[in-house]
Amino acid sequence: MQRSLRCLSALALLCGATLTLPAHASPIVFSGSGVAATTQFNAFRAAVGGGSRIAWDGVRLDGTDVNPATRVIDPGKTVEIPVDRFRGVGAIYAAPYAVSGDGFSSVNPGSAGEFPAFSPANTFAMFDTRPGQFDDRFIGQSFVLPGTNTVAGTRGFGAIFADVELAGTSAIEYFGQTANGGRISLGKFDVPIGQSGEHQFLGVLFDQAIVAEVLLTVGTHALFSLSGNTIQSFGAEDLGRGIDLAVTDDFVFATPTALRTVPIPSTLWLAALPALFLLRHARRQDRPRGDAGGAG
Ligand SMILES: [Ca+2]
Ligand SMILES: [Ca+2]
Repeated sequence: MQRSLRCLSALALLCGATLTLPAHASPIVFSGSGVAATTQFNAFRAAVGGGSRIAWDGVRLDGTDVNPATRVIDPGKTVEIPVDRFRGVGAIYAAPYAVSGDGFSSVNPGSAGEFPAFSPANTFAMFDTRPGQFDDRFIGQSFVLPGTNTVAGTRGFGAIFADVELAGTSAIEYFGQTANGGRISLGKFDVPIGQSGEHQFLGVLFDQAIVAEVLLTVGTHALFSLSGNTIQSFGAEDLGRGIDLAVTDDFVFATPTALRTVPIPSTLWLAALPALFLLRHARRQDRPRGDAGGAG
């Protein structure tokens, strides 16, 4: 009996925990293409109190960048920045990515003129490090307290994209951290589509600084591969065959602060309940008959 009571107590505690998990308000999505990209970008910036903005335009393309680890890919046109190039505003990248002043036309002539800068003249994109491969279309960014190595969180992050034309090809996924250090998705949001050459904006604002990391999916392919010093170009996009190339420009995010952890979703607890009931039932079946009404 005592064991059964302990089981019931544990379940009651679990149910109690489920009911008392703090509820997070639904995130607010800012999204638009063309003229609406600008209005939504401005509205998001206002919502995060200005926050941090990375426009890429201060990155020098001629080998004189403020960060000596910035590597020239094509002199005066495209460079590779190190992951900590923007540590000063609290951004750390998952890998070195590329900043271009010519819309990436010198590294991928097939898309020349397709990616106008939102803020002149530099734009930002990933590349594949395997020669002749173009599958890496992801940009990861995590957050630190500005200018430090201390892990931090942001309340909201948004980015300008250029030339997203096919639905479902570009997105931003937001990740938080549970109390035990686990990574947990806070939702994946599609970038809106627009006409050729238009800009898009997608930003998502949460009620607390729970975003530890964002993962941007930018188009269907990388624009180029860079292995050692060898550049290979992807070529032109082909919307009819589902190939949509895109780049990014301004990133904007609430100034990173202490990271707030995310509770394990109540749905996970509820999903675990049937298993716990079965476990309790199995224990009762295992127990000798004479024990059923005894003192334990
Ligand atoms: Ca720019
Ligand atoms: Ca495109």
